[in-house]
Amino acid sequence: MVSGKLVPATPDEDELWRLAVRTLDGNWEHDHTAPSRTLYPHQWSWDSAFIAIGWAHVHPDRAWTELTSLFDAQWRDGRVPHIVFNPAVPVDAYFPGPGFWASAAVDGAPRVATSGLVQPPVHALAAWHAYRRAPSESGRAALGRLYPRLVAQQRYLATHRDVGGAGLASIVHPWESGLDNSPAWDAPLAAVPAEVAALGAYRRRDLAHAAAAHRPTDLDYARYVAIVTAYRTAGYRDDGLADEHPFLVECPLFNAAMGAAEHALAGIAGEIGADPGPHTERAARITTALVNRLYDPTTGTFHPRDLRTGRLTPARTVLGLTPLLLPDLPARQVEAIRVEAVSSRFGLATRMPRPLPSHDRTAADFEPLRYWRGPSWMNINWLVRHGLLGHGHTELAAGLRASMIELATTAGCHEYFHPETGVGLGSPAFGWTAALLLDVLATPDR
Ligand code: 2M8
Repeated sequence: MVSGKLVPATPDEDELWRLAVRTLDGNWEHDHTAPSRTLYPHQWSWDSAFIAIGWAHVHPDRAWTELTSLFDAQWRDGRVPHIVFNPAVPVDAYFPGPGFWASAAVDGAPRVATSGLVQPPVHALAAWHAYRRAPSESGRAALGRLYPRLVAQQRYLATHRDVGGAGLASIVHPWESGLDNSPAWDAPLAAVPAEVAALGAYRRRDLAHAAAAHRPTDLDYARYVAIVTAYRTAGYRDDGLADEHPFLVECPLFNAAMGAAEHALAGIAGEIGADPGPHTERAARITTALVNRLYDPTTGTFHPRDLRTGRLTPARTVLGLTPLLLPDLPARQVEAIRVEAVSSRFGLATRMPRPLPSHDRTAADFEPLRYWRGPSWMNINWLVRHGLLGHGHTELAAGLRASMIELATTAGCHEYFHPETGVGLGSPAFGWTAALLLDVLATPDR
């Protein structure tokens, strides 16, 4: 199954490669890959995108099946749900399960049960990467079928979700950021009335598989539930968001992904005989809006903007580095991100002991064990590496790559990692860690 030309060179890397393939194989579920058999037994949106990039190296047909099954669950309005529930998995295996979301009651939702939220739109980027890793006639045909769905996903975000009216998409829940428990959300989340009384009304399933000290608190969960309840009560409609919704934020990563998606769509359009022009124009508008709205010249980094207060949120998290994904980011911001990344907050270097943490190492609320509040994650490091390569910072990208490989060599394919000791945390056999490891192993430094 393993494709010959991309098998890595050294015995250690060869072993790592085989571990990653075994991990993906173990989580493969007929038309998608579960992020984790224990913690996350269904299909997750941005996980599938990252996972498709890994499959492209060893089993390209699975890359296309993965993305296609996800987009088969796209809603009529264009949103791609953040969870697609596997009907074969018991309904109480994950909270909040299909009954909580109640998507079946919504006009325009697919037949399969899904959540009503979205996640960062990294799918066009993933599809374009997957295709270029393994170009083929069948891959081009799959790209051609995905293209209108990817365009509809972008249209949904650029219209329904441009609540601020400035050309950026808003997220309506921390879960939409993908960095669910990041300190970036502390300020906007604190303003959400927590339904503490509702705490006893549901049972968290995550604590059956992970230590409580590594996961969000019960109070965070009460607020997560309260925000979903508000959105669900509104029928997951976006027209009332500005007036009533309790959490409304413009996130740098989410919008950088949306801009990078337009660049990827321009590439895809060129490949399948469509017009790349509109995508390049939209990409330029997103980059300008991102710089105008989310870059803070005082801190020299990007921050989320809370639309409820109109203010940038203060935490300096790894989200601030992710606009590097945009090939047309102006030189001033590229340099500011480089400075932020090489500072002691994040420790990027040509030789670095560990990959980037998810939060500023020097911050008082840095928590090396709690998810998204300090630990290192393979997907974020992959995105930043991609950005560094795109902006010609090849030596820093090489340092990052080496640290990612070393981490997995020691700790395997965990969900996340202690940012100082490198110990594996969360789920031990995690999909995107395995997939992106394959991609990093297969793409040596240039
Ligand atoms: C985590 O999020 C889910 C909710 O969507 C959870 O905590 O239950 C996040 O790390 C998210 O980014 C990821 O997509 C998901 C599945 O891996 O897990």
